[in-house]
Amino acid sequence: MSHLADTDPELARIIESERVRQVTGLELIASENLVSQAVLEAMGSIMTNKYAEGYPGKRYYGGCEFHDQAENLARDRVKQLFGAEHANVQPHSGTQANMAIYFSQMECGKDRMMSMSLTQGGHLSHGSPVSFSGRLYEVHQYGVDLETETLDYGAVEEQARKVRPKGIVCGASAYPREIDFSAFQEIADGVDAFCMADIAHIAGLCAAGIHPNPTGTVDFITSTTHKTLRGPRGGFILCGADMAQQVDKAVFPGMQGGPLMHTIAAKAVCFQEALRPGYRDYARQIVRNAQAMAAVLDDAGLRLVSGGTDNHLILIDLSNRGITGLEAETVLGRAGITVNKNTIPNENRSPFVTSGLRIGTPAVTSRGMKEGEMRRVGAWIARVLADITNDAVIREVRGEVEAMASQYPLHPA
Ligand code: DSN
Repeated sequence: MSHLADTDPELARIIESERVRQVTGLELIASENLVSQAVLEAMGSIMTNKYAEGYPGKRYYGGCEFHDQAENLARDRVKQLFGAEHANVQPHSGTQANMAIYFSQMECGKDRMMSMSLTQGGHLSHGSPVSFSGRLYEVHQYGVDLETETLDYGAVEEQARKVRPKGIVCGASAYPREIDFSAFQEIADGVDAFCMADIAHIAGLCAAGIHPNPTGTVDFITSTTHKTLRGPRGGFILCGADMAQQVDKAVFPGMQGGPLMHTIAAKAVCFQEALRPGYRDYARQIVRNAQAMAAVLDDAGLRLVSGGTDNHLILIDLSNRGITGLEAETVLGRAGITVNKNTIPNENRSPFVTSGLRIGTPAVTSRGMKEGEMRRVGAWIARVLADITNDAVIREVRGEVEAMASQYPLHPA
């Protein structure tokens, strides 16, 4: 970073402060991760210098021969990783990957879709009224069964028969349990709808076979690359060869211009890393770590939504503790533990306050932490939340967090 320090010391200082924050703290935001040095190098490379509108072999600019090679590498690797027939690695984000499927399959202002409600675990881009998706389509949302706090496939099917949607979206950003993709596709088939699985959160687990992989089961898969998959921030789409042209046209020229080729190069690196045998151990450890921490939180009397976790995240219902998600997020932040407030099923507070807290283990697992460390982290969280006004405890936990975190590298090997 020596050039940056010379030319823009102000920004260099900001980045250095962020580096120290990441090294000395514990990143437990379920949608975040830490990339390898190799991913960072590709991301920060001269691949950013080029326009490459179009696709490999069919660009609108000259000089794209190496960009074709990089994009083909990314496409081939992600197809191999998930066993897919076709991949588009150009979406700038998961939301844009979702948008491409909607635009390729549904008519704006006319078609109906079904998806999981945001407050019960879904995502903004799945039809929230404040997102383009909720403004352009007639959206009908399903949630979880309020007793079990898990998906009720019978209820989704019944709703689909009534709504007769053009498309059914499954996948979530705050759902700690396994998702039955075959059940969703069957429900969609029954009403002649397409089924799209947004696997952004669990992509790394699906790639490693720790969570069922929806490839070959659902019509379309969308994802980000930067969550459990541990790559640069970005999106991608997988589908059958028969849908390739429609999907590619929807991404470019339909909704994006020039692809971010430095990001696509970094996606290629991420996919190669996920294809290595050690990645499966990493993905398995993410889940073991979440389950180890969940057990400690549960023992400490914190109520876990759905009773536990099958994946990388834990959702805590704080409503019986008399504190909000916002208060918990703030106090844990002071203790060096970064988490996010989150709505829970049966939520009665605003999304800026919430009654829940979402905790995830992908980033700390990337640093090499295992069940023993997770039990310590769970105990620290429980201790801070037991009395959020106790400054002495917050200071003490912060010291212990910093001492432990500083022993683990920021970049996965
Ligand atoms: N905002 C992301 C999350 O935190 O789950 C999803 O896009």
